[in-house]
Amino acid sequence: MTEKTEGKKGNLVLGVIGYDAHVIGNRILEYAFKKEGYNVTNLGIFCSQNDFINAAIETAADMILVGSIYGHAELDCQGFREKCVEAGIGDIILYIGGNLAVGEREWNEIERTFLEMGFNRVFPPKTMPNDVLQAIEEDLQTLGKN
Ligand code: B12
Repeated sequence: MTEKTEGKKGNLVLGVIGYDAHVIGNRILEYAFKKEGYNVTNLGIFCSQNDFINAAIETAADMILVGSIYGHAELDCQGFREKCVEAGIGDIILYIGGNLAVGEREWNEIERTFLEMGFNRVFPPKTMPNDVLQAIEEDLQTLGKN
């Protein structure tokens, strides 16, 4: 297992889940997180749940950030938290963001769905990198990791 890099604010694993090819938001977030001093393992697009979990274990990550833009997040993320538990990282912070649903669903309903699936925070479309950074900082502080 990789130790936390000295002087860095925290270890983040970032990627886009499933067969989703949208990479622009992912690259923007990577840039913003690195600029702010985080150690980022960016898996890019076409990630499976196991890709995220294996990278999190390997890098002793504080947090996994799952991106999904193409509308199939609910399907792609089924059982994600349970898999983390099985892999021994059940308490890892899980974020999800992007365009999480197709069609006219209410945001509150979408958010509730992903919170019930075990995500700690669910970000709506058009979330700006600074909003994500603020949440990361708050959550790492709350958990005493910073
Ligand atoms: C460019 C684009 C494409 C390009 C992607 C090129 C590439 N290599 O990235 C191409 C042409 C390949 C494409 C294909 C498709 N696309 Co497209 N695409 C877009 C488009 C126009 C822009 C997406 C983008 O880059 N936005 C800019 C970035 C910066 O924004 P973002 O991704 O939303 O990310 C920001 C936030 O959401 C947030 N965020 C993103 N990820 C994460 C992760 C976390 C953890 C957090 C916290 C936050 C976060 O932070 C980012 C920075 O602010 C959008 C429409 C739009 N205007 O948004 C449609 C759109 C995303 N596409 C769509 C669709 C349907 C498709 C296709 C299925 C179309 C088709 N039938 O083939 C395919 C899917 C192919 C695949 N396998 O994924 C839909 C998705 C519908 C939905 N989710 O409800 C959209 C919304 C268009 C629409 N209105 O219908 N697409």
